[in-house]
Amino acid sequence: MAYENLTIKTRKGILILSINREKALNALNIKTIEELHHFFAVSAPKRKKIKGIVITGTGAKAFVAGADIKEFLGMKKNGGASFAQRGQDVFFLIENFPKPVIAAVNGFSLGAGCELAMCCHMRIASEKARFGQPEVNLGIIPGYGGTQRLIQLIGKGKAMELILTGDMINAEEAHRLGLVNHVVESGKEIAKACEIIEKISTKGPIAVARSIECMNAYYDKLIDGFAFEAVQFGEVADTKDFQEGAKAFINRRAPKYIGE
Ligand code: CO8
Repeated sequence: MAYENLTIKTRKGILILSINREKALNALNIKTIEELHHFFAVSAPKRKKIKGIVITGTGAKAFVAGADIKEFLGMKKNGGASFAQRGQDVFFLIENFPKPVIAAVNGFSLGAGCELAMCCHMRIASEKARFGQPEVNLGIIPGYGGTQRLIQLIGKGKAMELILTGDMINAEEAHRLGLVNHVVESGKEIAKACEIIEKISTKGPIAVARSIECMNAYYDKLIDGFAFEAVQFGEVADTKDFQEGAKAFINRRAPKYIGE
């Protein structure tokens, strides 16, 4: 599928996915949500050899400035609920992707943009990045998981403040709150994300995938995370990589993982 609003480049085995609607500050319209869905449901899973994915925004000004507000005109109950659900489904695909997905936040990360960054496994912010959930300014609420993931990342009190006031915060404050992992000089956010993915790519790929699953299970109210972790440990123990890790340690050599 050719994408209109996404550009994808490969850098040393890492996919750099850019939301590409610069004139609208990369706002996520319905078409972009559908393209992201196709990318994470169909395209990316086929690319078995990739080390991970970096998501960023085109241009120097915005990561993603929200959902496309122009598409809200005339929206009613059923349409609103189904659009929100569709976006949430896409963001769950990203959150559960078995390889690291890191947001390189280059500018405004607002509303759906902050929600997109939050469903990634980590966030690297440029010093120019700005974060917020300004939906209440528009008389609406976050719809792509913001009320849930912001609490997970920064706690209820601060999440309440940000969502109820609609205030924007800078990269330093986002870092202080735990919303972002690192703040870097503007223009270095993709490189920093790649550096982390590169490091993760030297680890056991099955262990990485299962660790992501276990950590996400913590937030699944239907799963006992400890029991889930024990089962996953057993699954990992059954792999060749499990033996390889132990043998490499004992023989004082670097492990060679094969993903089996
Ligand atoms: N949607 C559509 N167009 C946008 C958006 C957006 N979210 N943000 C910016 N644009 C457009 C502007 O309309 C403008 O276009 P044009 O030149 O054609 O008029 C262009 O981008 C540049 O924007 P500005 O001129 O406003 O640039 P400024 O530097 O003056 O301001 C801001 C930058 C502060 C980022 C400002 O653009 C802004 O406040 N944008 C809106 C931010 C916002 O409210 N985001 C939240 C949207 S709601 C949401 O995300 C809900 C998610 C859940 C939805 C679930 C169901 C669908």
